[in-house]
Amino acid sequence: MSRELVPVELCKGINGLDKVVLREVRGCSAEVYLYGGHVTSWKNEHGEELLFVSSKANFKPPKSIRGGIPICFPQFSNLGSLESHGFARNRFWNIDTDPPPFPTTSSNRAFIDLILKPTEEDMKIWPHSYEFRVRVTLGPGGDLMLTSRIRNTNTDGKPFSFTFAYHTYFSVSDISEVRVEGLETLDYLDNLQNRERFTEQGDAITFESEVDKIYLSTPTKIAILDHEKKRTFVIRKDGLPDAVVWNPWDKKAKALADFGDDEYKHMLCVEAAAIEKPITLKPGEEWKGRQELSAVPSSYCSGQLDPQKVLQCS
Ligand code: TA6
Repeated sequence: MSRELVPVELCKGINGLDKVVLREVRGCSAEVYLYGGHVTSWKNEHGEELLFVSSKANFKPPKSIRGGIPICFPQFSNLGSLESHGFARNRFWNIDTDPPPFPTTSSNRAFIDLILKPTEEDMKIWPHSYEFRVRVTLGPGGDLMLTSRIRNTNTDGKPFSFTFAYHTYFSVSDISEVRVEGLETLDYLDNLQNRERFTEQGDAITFESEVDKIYLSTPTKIAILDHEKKRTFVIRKDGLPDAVVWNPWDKKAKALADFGDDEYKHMLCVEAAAIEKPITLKPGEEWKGRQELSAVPSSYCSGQLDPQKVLQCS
């Protein structure tokens, strides 16, 4: 079988870090680093990269990788005493060779199961026992699915609570030409104003300055319309009621060491998340959080860039 068609391949990536490459017959692909359980690439059948990774990204532990899909767990941002966005994104995950049955019957072969369990060091900063499994699947149509299952395995009877996000960095042609649909009229917490609560205006969200907002109780489907590329990203999410929208713009971009000064023009984070109401699990209980990403030619919805058609599409 030629390498191009090997659906799952474990190999070495940047700085010799282990990564898994997923491939599907039409030529779509994805890459996942065991460091952070971190998706760093998602390409369509034309080989076009759909995720943003900074040219200054560190692939050196303990720093997290700037771009792709970092997983924020057990804490989103600075909502707690742990480091920003928790520690899952800068831990080494393992390949899960014996995952519990997965509630799907698809004959899809391009997927990998990863698992993270706490080390003794972790237990000192977050004294809880858990099993965090994530399945990364590249669908036959090139869609990218991430399904997380987190189980409380404490033996001391203690529950634990956490917040969570798939901190997805989408690659866009020009941020000033991008619109986000599906978050209109929702309440959000503005991270640039002490997380004060506001209500979003009625129209699509467009970008002309730094934005850092946590939208609350959003629809399960959100669309990012990239006019220039005539491309629409559709995010479908399950078990993740909130969504974060982030672009650092020019000043913050300059302040980030692992981010290029002008790179803010070509990325947008739209993050499926559980933040407002932390997830609480008793021992033995398991939570599931899933996001499915699709990249469709905007004309796909035969309404060109008519957002409502995009959100109503299949
Ligand atoms: O998700 C948005 C956010 O929380 C912003 O406030 C910004 O800090 C961004 O994440 C990046 O965080 P990081 O810790 O990766 O630098």
